[in-house]
Amino acid sequence: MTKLMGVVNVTPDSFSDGGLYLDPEAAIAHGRELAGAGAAILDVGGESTRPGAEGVPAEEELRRVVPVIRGLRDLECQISVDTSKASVAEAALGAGAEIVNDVTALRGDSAMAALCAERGATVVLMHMRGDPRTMQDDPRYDDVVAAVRDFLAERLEAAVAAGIAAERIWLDPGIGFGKTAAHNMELLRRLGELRELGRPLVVGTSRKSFIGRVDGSAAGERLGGTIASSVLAAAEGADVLRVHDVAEMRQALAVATAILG
Ligand code: HH2
Repeated sequence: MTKLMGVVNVTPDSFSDGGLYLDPEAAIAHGRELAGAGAAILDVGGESTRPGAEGVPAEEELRRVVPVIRGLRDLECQISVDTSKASVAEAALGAGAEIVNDVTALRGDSAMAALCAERGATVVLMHMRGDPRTMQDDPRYDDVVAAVRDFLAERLEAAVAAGIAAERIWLDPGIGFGKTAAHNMELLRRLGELRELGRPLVVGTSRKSFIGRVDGSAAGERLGGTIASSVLAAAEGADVLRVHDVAEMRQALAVATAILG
């Protein structure tokens, strides 16, 4: 059964919902709404990774995410923290998070792997070419699926070598991170090839710009494209779909599952 990971962005500048939930009470209320709508996981983030984004100091990121995680910890959902900083992950795990969603796949902070190993956290390792400041500068691949598969295999091996149990590792092709619209669509079409890695796959297409490249829609108008791409990803074997619109996505998945059996 495909799980939904609801996005809780506690940021002023996320590409589709920046500033809406910067106040902790608003973020907690939003997280509770997503849980009620069927999210199995809530992904709480305090730093935007949109193309061109500058980093946020650890103290500010901590100040944003920790109160929100505390305010959601009584829910049935698992909580993940979307961070690449070990100090933020440590505080988040202390506040009730169980999953570290690191878009740098443990390359951003040398203390991250040991922390996740010691704390027994589940870890999401995502593919990204370059970093958010530069990743969309003319990305090129011979074969994007092979490049992503090889990268994820290497990061999986590095994480296991650092002491993180393989059963606690999830993998993500990083839709939109250092890829053209054509690369993103090829990854989604051939997602099944990443199943060879033997770990659960997380896929995040929600409101991303490749959808706008298809029909010219703005970030707030991409629900249909989010649903189409996420349902196809689930049919290709995605285990976790990271989405902003949980209620609509849950209905789409339920109908797709009822039809396909
Ligand atoms: N996408 C975003 C952020 N974190 N994590 C994983 N594992 N996979 C993704 O595809 C992914 C992610 C970008 O989306 P969003 O959080 O809405 O925007 P921003 O980074 O601007 O806050």
